[in-house]
Amino acid sequence: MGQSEQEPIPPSDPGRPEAEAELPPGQRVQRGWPALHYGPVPRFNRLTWDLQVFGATASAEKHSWDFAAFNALPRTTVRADLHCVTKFSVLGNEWTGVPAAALLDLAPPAPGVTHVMVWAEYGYSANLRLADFADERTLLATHRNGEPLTAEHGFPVRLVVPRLYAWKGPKWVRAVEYMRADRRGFWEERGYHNLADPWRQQRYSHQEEPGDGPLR
Ligand SMILES: Nc1nc2c(c(=O)[nH]1)N[C@H]1C(S)=C(S)[C@@H](COP(=O)(O)O)O[C@H]1N2
Ligand SMILES: [Mo]
Repeated sequence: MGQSEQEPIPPSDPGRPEAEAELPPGQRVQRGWPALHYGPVPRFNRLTWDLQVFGATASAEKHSWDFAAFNALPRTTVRADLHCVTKFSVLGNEWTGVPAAALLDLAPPAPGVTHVMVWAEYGYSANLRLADFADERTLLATHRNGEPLTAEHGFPVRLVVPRLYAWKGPKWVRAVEYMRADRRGFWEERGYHNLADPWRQQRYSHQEEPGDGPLR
């Protein structure tokens, strides 16, 4: 848990701190860890569960890992705050899981891939720029603070994208789609900002500037 056990923190872009010493504008600290999602909590079945990478892969083939294979992938731990667009932030989480960058190594995208869609159970989805997915702190998290995720928090795996609002991190992830063009995910189609940078308060799609997203 101690900062002393962490890797040295690399220099940050201005306005996008790596170590979130302060809250993004408009956020307040939330104690505990509320669960928030649209729809029901899916039931996990280890016999049928898999994680797929499909779309514009370099091999043009779909990749998939069953539960045992997924659990054998390389793992890391990242400390990151969770910022919900409804303005609460859960600070200081230690997420453990498979770096998204490791998935990109194992299932390389074809040339020309610019975005990914991360798909969860029941069709929830979030679109990300490839660079945000490939960020060294983006994680397919299976644990928080050393404990496996509970069902309501995304067991067996959720995406954590430390730099973005939490809706960009689907719980109950089942697939990653490589895309050669941007396309809106679940909340991005329902009035939320395509890019979702909390440090810029990119909350709603009406704030988007030309080039921030695909045409609606
Ligand atoms: N599958 C799925 N993932 C989701 C959501 C959802 O509705 N469905 N909501 C998102 C939102 S808006 C937030 S704030 C976080 C909440 O995560 P938590 O319930 O673990 O606090 O999950 C994100 N991931
Ligand atoms: Mo949220």
